[in-house]
Amino acid sequence: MIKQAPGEEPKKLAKVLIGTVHGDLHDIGKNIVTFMLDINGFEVKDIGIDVPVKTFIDEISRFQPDVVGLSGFLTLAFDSMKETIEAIQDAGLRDKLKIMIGGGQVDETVRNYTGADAFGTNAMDAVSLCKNWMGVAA
Ligand code: B12
Repeated sequence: MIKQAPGEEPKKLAKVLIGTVHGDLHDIGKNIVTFMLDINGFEVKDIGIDVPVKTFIDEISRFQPDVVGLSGFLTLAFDSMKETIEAIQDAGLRDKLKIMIGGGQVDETVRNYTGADAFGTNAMDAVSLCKNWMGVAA
């Protein structure tokens, strides 16, 4: 139970950066994930759709998230996810955060291909993953 003084903002569980990877404009699922994380106590920064790899790297460096969420509904988004995760690794940021992917037809094969830590098929999966990683009871 998080203790909170009257009038004080509740303490956030962790920071999550989320965006739809480059080449993909779908954002309805991502927006639901963002909303569900927000109302479950996470500080979420949504960086939008068709997000270039470099923007993810710049935003991670600035925002210092505990978790990065990559969304994408097109099959070609799998390559963008892989490229984004490789760039996070090359920038030396990979060990500092967890990466989850979701949207469309993601499964364990896609998770393995992209190098993400986990995948989720709905917004509550995203919340459960983040809570587990932060050691918070789901
Ligand atoms: C709505 C829609 C659109 C809208 C998008 C509007 C918007 N603002 O997002 C519009 C009309 C713009 C569109 C465009 C296109 N679309 Co479209 N679209 C869809 C559609 C009908 C629904 C997708 C959706 O939003 N569902 C609603 C959400 C709520 O569903 P959901 O999956 O349950 O969401 C959950 C999970 O995905 C998960 N999740 C999502 N993100 C994340 C992230 C993380 C980290 C986690 C853990 C979980 C998670 O949580 C969500 C909430 O519970 C699908 C078909 C379908 N039935 O899925 C096609 C579909 C995705 N589109 C498709 C295509 C081909 C296109 C276009 C290329 C069409 C065209 N020729 O122009 C363009 C793509 C443009 C681009 N570059 O992105 C194909 C993709 C095929 C493929 N395998 O690549 C699909 C599958 C349709 C089809 N059967 O052909 N599309």
